[in-house]
Amino acid sequence: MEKTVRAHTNIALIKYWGKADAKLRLPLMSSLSMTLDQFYTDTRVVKSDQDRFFLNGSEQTGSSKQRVFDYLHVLQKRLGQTGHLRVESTNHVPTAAGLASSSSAFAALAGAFCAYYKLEVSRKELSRLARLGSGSASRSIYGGFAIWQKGTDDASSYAYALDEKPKLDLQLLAVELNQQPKFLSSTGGMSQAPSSPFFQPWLARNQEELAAMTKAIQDNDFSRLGQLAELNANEMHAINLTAAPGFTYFEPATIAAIKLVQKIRASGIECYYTIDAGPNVKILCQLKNVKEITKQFVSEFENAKIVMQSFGPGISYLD
Ligand code: 2P0
Repeated sequence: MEKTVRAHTNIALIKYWGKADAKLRLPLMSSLSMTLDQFYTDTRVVKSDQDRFFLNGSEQTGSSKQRVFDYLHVLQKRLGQTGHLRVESTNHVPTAAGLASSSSAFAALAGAFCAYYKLEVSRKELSRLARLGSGSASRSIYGGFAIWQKGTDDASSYAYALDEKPKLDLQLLAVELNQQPKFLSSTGGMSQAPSSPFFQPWLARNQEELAAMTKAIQDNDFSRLGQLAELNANEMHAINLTAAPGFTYFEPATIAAIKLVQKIRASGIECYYTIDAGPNVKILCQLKNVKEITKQFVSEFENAKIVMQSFGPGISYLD
């Protein structure tokens, strides 16, 4: 059945940043994310006489087509399916600027693939299949908060919903400082990260931080959630800086944004930041402070695009 499948992007509050098995995309740590309402991907898989991939209406022929079809061929082999496919995707999210487009892309693609072949799979199974395309996609099957448990093998590494309809007042301001594609893919960054001397200590902390974050969510404790998310993101970026060779996704504007968050917080308006594999910054705050924080960001970063987000839903089938 040809169905358009919609999956929303997610932002990790406890990050996935290292692989135990690159081919199976088994992570070295469990992670926890918030699914967003404003950024999503719609994907349809249809019958075709040759493999074709369309993104936002234009046909892709290079490495992005390669990645999509390498993935679809893995799924076909696993699930005993054959035939050429045409994939049509519309991305309602800036592509490859650290705004998590691959999470929604591969979750929607896994869903559209299963719908096309009429495969009835549970959400747990779909999460495992999405994981093979992009690790973070395993979490985009669910709305609200999701946890990707690292597991020990292909069967046990999947995400589950922690709370799909959170009551917590949590808003995320996605501040797009830079629209350039990132200079180093997540896959590339993750393969370099374990060379940092701080990587093993970070892995040891991960379980504790995940448990503390889970508790903060269960307690509706925004302050604790923000503190932990900011700490965990800083740890990830410290690892990148101290890897061999060291690297950073930060640009001068990223540092300026961090300093502005610190300044706003010092003035008594509670907010925190998290940063992924790119220069852009996401601010975590409560509804009552969105206006003031946005105002201050707009006045310091004239060209920044700011999108206010809250909790998005899990995967859905549109027609
Ligand atoms: C995450 N990030 O947990 C981490 C934290 C950014 C920082 O971009 O190699 O695109 O396709 O499995 O899922 C995750 O990277 O990487 C990611 P692959 P993915 O969201």
